[in-house]
Amino acid sequence: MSDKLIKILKQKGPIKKVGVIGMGYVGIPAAALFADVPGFDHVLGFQRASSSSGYKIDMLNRGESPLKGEEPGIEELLQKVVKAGKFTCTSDFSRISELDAITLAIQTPFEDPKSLLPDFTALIEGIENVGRHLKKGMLVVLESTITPGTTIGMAKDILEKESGLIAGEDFALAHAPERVMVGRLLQNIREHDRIVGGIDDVSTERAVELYTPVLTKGKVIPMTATAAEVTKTAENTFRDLQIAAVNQLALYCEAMGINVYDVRAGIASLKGEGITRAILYPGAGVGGHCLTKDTYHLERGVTLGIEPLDYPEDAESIYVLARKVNDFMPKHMFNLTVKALERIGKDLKGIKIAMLGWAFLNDSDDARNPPSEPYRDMALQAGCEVSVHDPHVVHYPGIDIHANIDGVLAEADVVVIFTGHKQYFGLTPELIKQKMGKEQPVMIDGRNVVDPDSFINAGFIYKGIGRGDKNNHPLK
Ligand code: SAJ
Repeated sequence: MSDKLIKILKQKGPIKKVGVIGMGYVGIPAAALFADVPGFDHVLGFQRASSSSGYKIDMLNRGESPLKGEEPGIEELLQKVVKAGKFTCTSDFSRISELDAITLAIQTPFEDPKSLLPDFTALIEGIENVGRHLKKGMLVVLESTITPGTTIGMAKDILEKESGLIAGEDFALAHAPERVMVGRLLQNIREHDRIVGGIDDVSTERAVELYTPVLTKGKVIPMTATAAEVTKTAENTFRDLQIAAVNQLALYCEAMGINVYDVRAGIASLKGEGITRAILYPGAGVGGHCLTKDTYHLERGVTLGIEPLDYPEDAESIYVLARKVNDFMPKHMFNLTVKALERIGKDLKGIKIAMLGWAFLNDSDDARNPPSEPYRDMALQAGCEVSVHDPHVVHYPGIDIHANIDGVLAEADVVVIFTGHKQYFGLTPELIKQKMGKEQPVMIDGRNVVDPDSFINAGFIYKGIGRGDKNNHPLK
């Protein structure tokens, strides 16, 4: 507990002016909610005036949301805080010096999971920008998901080097990881508990002061900065592990000729005192910007630990194994396609495949690291013609995404479901068969969207993830 920082913060008084660096899925809702706090006077959103994303600055200053897809309440809130003069977006990073608190919500992708090398380029640039304009008594918070040890390590070092100030003495430093999902950004920030971890207690307290007014249902959970980093990376790693566990079970059920959804319902039925069964859903793969990389942040964090890890010598990390199982699912979808065509004496060359769903998450337009992409690559490699439909994803580099499903299904030999968009649950075998115009069309269901029997009865060759009870159905 540094008395010096306590004194500085006392003199400075409560947080009044806040800044957010990174106007994206995390930064925009965070900035709008801070600006809506009566006790905060003004919020600055910082965005580089780059050719790719500079357009966001003017949009935000008009109170318009540059975020794609449905985001309930974001447009209204932006309109409100811009009209009230409580929020401004700027590319002038020198204005950081005006603030009491600054948060960083910048993407932290992984350059190479194998070498556990994260790409912190954008994050480092952001931290350097803060360091250059840092003033005594300011609070700096990292919201990006980062390798455990980054806040008290790399971030602290850069801020001290750039500012000449001492963390914990002259300024406060903390990590408060985002926990948002597209489609419910504002709700998640308001209602989820907020993990807040300072490099020391003074920093934790100052960060608690920043986040508490934003929460409606959620509460602040204070801890150390490194514990907060592990909490975030581990909660996504655990989710990925749970998904891998049920994906493996699905593969086992296929091999044993049984229905994974019967087994899942059975397992989930065990309830009662102290029994929690969080069995998730098998599927065509795990995508997105979080589960696909946070495991590697955690793995890297333990290599930066204070002592060597004590772990079974010949055993691979179950977390990394889980990544491999989930990354295998698009390949499994491909194998199911090959096997289905073999049943009607066809191989992949010249086959036309209709892919339904490009987004990594149902009913969203978020197409970061979609499991559909490796499948498409394998099919093209094998000489197939592939058409992609998605009701929400409008644009994806190098791929034509069609909003009209008829054109995609036309003349297709195989239809593959990769995303569980609501729209697909209404598709009937008769309708699809008529559009495909094939006597023995193939249906590969990666999200348990269709009823196998109705498709089999309509003459489809059916295969579904975890449907060992149907995957070798008699041919009509
Ligand atoms: N998936 C399955 N089976 C399931 C659940 C998901 O195959 O039972 C697949 C989805 O299809 C998708 C991927 O996993 O491709 C990720 O889905 P998700 O629902 O985890 O969505 P994310 O990655 O946007 O959200 C996660 C959430 N983390 C946790 O719940 C621990 C969210 O709370 C985080 O805020 C988010 O990561 C993040 O930003 O870290």
